[in-house]
Amino acid sequence: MSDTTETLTEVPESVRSDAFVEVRTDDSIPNNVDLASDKQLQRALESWHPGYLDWWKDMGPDGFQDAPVYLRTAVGVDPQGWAKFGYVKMPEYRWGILLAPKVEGRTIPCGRHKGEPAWQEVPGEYRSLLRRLIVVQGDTEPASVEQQRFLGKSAPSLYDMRNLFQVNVEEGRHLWAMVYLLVKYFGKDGREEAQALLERRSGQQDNPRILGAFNERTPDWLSFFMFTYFTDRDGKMQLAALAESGFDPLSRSCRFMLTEEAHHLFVGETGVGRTIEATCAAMNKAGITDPYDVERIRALGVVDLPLLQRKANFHMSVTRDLFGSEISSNGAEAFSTGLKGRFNEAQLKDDHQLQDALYTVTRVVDGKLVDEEVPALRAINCRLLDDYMADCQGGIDRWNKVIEKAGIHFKITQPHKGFNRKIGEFKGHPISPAGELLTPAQWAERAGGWLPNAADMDFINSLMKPCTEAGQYASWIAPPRMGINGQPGEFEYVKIA
Ligand code: BYC
Repeated sequence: MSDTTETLTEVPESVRSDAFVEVRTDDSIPNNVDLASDKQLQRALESWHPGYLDWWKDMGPDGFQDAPVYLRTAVGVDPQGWAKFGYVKMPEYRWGILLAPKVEGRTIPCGRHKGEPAWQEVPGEYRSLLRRLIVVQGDTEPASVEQQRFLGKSAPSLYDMRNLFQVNVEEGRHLWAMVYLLVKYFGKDGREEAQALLERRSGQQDNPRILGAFNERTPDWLSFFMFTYFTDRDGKMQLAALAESGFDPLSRSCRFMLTEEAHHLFVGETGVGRTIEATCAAMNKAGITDPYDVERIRALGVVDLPLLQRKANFHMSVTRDLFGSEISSNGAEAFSTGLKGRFNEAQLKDDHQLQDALYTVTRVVDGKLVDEEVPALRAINCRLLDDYMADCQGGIDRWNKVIEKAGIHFKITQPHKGFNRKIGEFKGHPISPAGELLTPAQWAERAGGWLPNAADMDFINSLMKPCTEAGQYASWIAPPRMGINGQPGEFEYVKIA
């Protein structure tokens, strides 16, 4: 488990650049896009800003708007020293527009325009598809802030509370990144979309967020850590695919967003890891070796490992739905037009056009799961999902090492790709974590053992008591190995009035 929060490793090598671009931090909107020289754009963004702040105050972290929080703020985009740390009240956070440096001579990496100069303006024939991709990406950012808005009140420590707020303000900045693209490049309809991003609400019946997982509740800290490990990882994969876009401003925006995303994944991985650590330590101390001795384990004030598995199953399955249908003409179009690449496009050794290529997709045919070769172009979403599942495994292996080191016989695993799916090939087919096709009756009988059940949720809720003394941690989570930005254990990350 990496102990550094500032890593660039999530940025695909093909789109990294070391060039330095000055950030104007004293402008009303910090930026490195020379906003001052485009008065019309500046005015449009300045008129969006108050609505954004109203949204933040209404839907951002509840109860902590006046608390000084030890946050990092992006002040540059060069790999060394792009952020500074200090106490900030969240509504005063300097959200800005930051694009990764331009890669001179960059060409469109994939699809039918491969090799042509990357677009600096919107390609007219693909305008609506491009706008849709940017809107969908943008919509997830405020959605996650809305989902997490009540978590501050049950934080297991000030350290964790600060990490939650850091993630929240950066999702806010990611919204700014997409709004900049909409307002600058899409005229009136872009401004309307930017406004609509402030109006949809996670989980609201009549005006919900666009994608399913962003309308689910994030009711507790285990959900938050699972979300930041599994769902933010969809963010990583999608941003990496959009970083390969032939539309250069989108590529540059996503490249810098990936830099920030690394910390969100770190929060998720270490959050689950520290939960496991606390459980294993408590079990060992009490002499409990059987991970299924749930009642005794819960009595210790820690989370049993089978429950963690059920939580992980839920978050993995709803996040897999975010990749869209495995076989998708939208996915094919996004790739062929060159608007969205694959993960690590430049490193892939093929023609980057996929006209005759095939890809294996698991499908349900005549009541059986079968692997079928389909045109690779139509399976772009499936491929990104497969890459995502492979990427998830790293942290899971590290969690399992913690369990193994404690001498406990239990392994967190990824359920079958078709488990609990609502979108794509497996929709409407109940499938067990082991990959057996079930009848609806079998599913109804067994699902409570695979997904968090009512008793699980009650137990988790009983643990969600705030722990707000500097340097103290709730019983169910171990302290981190290191403080943020090298701060000591007793550091007061959030000053609560
Ligand atoms: N829920 O051909 P299909 C992140 C819709 S996360 C509801 O199957 P397509 C973050 C789809 O929109 C990354 N609807 O799939 C993480 C389409 O509707 P329309 C977010 C869904 O279009 C944590 C229809 O079904 N970024 O950044 O190839 C915290 C048929 O679509 C769902 C992106 O996703 C669903 N799960 O692919 C904060 C990248 N899935 O258009 C942030 C941009 C599909 O017919 N988006 N539908 O009305 C895309 O690339 C694509 O829109 C998708 C869907 C991959 C999402």
